[in-house]
Amino acid sequence: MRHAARSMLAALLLAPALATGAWAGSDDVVVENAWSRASIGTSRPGAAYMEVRNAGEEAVTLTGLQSDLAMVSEIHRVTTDDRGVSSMAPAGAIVIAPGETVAIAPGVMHVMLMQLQRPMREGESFPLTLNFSDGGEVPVPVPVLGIAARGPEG
Ligand SMILES: [Cu+2]
Repeated sequence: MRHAARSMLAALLLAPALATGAWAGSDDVVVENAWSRASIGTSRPGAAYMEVRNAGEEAVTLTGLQSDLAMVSEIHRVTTDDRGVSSMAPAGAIVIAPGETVAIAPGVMHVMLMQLQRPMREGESFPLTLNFSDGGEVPVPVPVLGIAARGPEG
């Protein structure tokens, strides 16, 4: 698996890709359209979204993530029952097949940022690191959009 060793280097080399909304953290895993919403203070958890694409030829397993913005960061899956009541639970390990994209998108999944260490302010961005089962780490800068944003275009 090539992405572990090269992820930090790729992150540095590809920093200008931020402007286009694309972020290639490694040869194998590409994170695109990362975004989050501004928070009201730090008393409630924040949420972030992104698309994680496996551009490699072997399956990869996303096992978790972390950020210095939050004490605990988890990927949650959202389910809606027969009565239209939605609830969320940790998504667990997510296997991404070669060529497949996992959308961490509103109504489906979110990155839940619990115990925020500082407010999420519109116009700023914060670093998030995705962890994979082979030990690889993919750093992702996440832009903070407005408090009512619904997607990466705002
Ligand atoms: Cu959640």
